[in-house]
Amino acid sequence: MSATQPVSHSAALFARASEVIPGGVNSPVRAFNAVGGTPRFMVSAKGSWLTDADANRYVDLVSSWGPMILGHAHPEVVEAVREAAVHGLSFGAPTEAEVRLAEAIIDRVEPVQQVRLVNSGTEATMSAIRLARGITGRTVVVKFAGCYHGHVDALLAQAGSGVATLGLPTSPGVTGAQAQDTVVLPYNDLEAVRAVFAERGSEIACVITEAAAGNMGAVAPRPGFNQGLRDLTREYGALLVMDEVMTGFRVSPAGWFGLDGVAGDLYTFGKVMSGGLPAAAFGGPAELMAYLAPAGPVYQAGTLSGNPVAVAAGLTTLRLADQAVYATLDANAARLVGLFGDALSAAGVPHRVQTAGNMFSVFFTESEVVDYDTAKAADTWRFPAFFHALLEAGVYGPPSAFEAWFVSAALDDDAFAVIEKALPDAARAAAAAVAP
Ligand code: KE4
Repeated sequence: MSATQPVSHSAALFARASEVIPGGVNSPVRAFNAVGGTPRFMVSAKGSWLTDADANRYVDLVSSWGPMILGHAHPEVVEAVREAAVHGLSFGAPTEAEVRLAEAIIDRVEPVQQVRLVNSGTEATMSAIRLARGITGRTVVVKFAGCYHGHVDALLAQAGSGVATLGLPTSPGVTGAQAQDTVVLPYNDLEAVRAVFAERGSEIACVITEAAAGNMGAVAPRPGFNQGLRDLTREYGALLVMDEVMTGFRVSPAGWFGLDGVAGDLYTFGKVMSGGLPAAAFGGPAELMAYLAPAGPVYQAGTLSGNPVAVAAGLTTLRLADQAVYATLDANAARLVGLFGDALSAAGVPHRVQTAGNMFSVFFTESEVVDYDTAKAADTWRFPAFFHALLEAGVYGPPSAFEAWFVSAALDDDAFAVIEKALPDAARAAAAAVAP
């Protein structure tokens, strides 16, 4: 990797994209706004390697934000997609493959007896909340600051002035009415949850939480936090929505549920179960899912839901994700956590490399990060220098301090050699960064 990468093609593509796509990207984080510089336009990927439009190669530690646990362009996944595609891209009618994907999910996640396939994690969480409100007849939704569940209007909310007060929109276009039934609490703060239930328990339809948080950086639930949510929701007749879009089928064969055994009422899934194509799902006990149209009154629909090509990618990914793959994911993550920590310690920069299963993040602080406030209190201004030093050395990390890093089972010796070579300079760049 050269000291300074050529980026002229990415730069030209970014300029061209910015004329026809807002911000030049189809999802904001890709624009590099949090770290600056030129977003890399990718042209291909194979295994743990990405290649950009300027022929720069990178070890991929984003894995398309989670889906690519087997690595990119796995031959069996590609073949399954090809085989599905030649038999038709979309029928608008049920297929056996959708049934098999539903069965594969249900076989892995014990509390889930039925699933509905959708096209994105946002659709999954939006639908799960509607279902929770439809089942309970209640309106209030409790979420946690720093947890992201997709761009659902009701969840683009921030805490109001008081703990139990109505949420306020975080985005123009989200009306007060859409956010007002959302209570936003500090993550990992069971007392705050207890207080809200004591005050408004009869109004709360559900609590939605990332089973383990990855969208403020990797922040695991404190011991007892998820169980506490389980106990409080059950006590007050609210539903617990475990958002496993990110953790599902990544941190274990049964996601975070496979690690802590705390059963939610409803689950949302995405990413890994799609094999990188647009597929996601929400599910739960049959008695709850029976409220969903056409079985029940809660409406939900989708032209491309259960798309046969996306389903083929998901089914094959789940089939190939055996115990050896999960052991490799865990081992690769543990190895990277050690390498990152050693390099940052050697550079003398205050840091914590925190994990949530085999997801991890670098926080430039020595204080434990337990929620969004403590994540924001870290020296996030060090992150861009760290990110770009790695990028220039051929390591592609998430372009934001508030994201998780995602390993794949395809990380090979060459990949680790590039990472090990890149880390000392990146750590020194973080150490040399100057606060704004
Ligand atoms: P999508 O609508 O982006 O498929 O999924 C939304 C979603 C729901 N729940 C959780 C826990 C998620 O992490 C996500 C999406 N994750 C982000 C990564 N921070 C996707 C990357 C992006 O927005 O481009």
